[in-house]
Amino acid sequence: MDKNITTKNAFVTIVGRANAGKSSLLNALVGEKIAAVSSKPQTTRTKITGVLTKEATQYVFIDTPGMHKAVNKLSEHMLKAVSESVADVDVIMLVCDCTKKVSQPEMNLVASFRKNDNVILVLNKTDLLSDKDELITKLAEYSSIYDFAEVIPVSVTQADGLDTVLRCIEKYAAEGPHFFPDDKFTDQPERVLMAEMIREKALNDLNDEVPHGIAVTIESVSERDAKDGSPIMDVTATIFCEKESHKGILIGKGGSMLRKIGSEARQELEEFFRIKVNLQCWVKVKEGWRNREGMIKNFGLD
Ligand SMILES: Nc1nc2c(ncn2[C@@H]2O[C@H](COP(=O)(O)OP(=O)(O)OP(=O)(O)O)[C@@H](O)[C@H]2O)c(=O)[nH]1
Ligand SMILES: [Mg+2]
Repeated sequence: MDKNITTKNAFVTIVGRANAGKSSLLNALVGEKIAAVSSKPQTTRTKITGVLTKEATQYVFIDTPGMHKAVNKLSEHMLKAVSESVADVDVIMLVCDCTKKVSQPEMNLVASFRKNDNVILVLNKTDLLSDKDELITKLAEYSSIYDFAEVIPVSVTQADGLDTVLRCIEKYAAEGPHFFPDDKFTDQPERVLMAEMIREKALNDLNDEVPHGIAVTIESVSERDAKDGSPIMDVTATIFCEKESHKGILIGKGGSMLRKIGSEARQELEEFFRIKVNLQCWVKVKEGWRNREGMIKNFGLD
């Protein structure tokens, strides 16, 4: 970066109800797959920082867990992460699913905002609307619960409207140094990224109540040369679940489910880290860990 150019930064928090597409938006804006995405609500469990540096401006996005009704200690931690994230940022982006009605968690959320000159409403999933007039109805519904500074319709999966989002945030950027190196796109440690890739595959492959009780830890990571001299990364992971019966579902018939999750995760690890990967996954039971502070802390979710 030319020393004579004034640098700017914008801190943006991404909030909204569960499953609205917040993490998808983060990944799309940053241009890297940092946050796990799934069709199941409550995919994101902690704050995740994504960084985009475009010329003089550095955007720092904070993805947060979706708003929902707290059902256990883990939920309480997740909701606390959201309320902390809206303090002291330049922009709050409220991401909504424009096919859904305004919900109570969203109303609680907007009621917690302290000022209203920096809250942008992002109406996501416009690709699902058959009649674009529905957008106007949605806009009216949301405008009645809050005085948004801007409203931007987008479709993250169609990459539609993302430039408008960035242009809009740019207006809120303040002069100041870049807080991250210009080539860095997240503050997530590599092991956390790895664990999240595995958890995402499990979320997508499993049904019912099993996925939400899953946590993944990375036990070891090491690099060596394969027989042909090419580098290979050995990764050992443990997938925790809450019940013995869940363990059976996770492993699947003759190990089929665990193999599927492992093979999908390995492919993503290889693409992301651009190295051949040998992934070993183990399954363990930790009864009711989502209500145990010690375990929540252990998994880095406090
Ligand atoms: N059709 C459509 N689906 C989308 C769009 N954006 C996201 N999705 C889907 O919506 C689902 C939820 O996406 P996420 O990004 O995980 O949502 P989230 O808001 O981070 O969810 P939580 O972390 O659970 O709060 C996934 O299946 C996405 O593929 C969109 O623009 N159009
Ligand atoms: Mg998410």
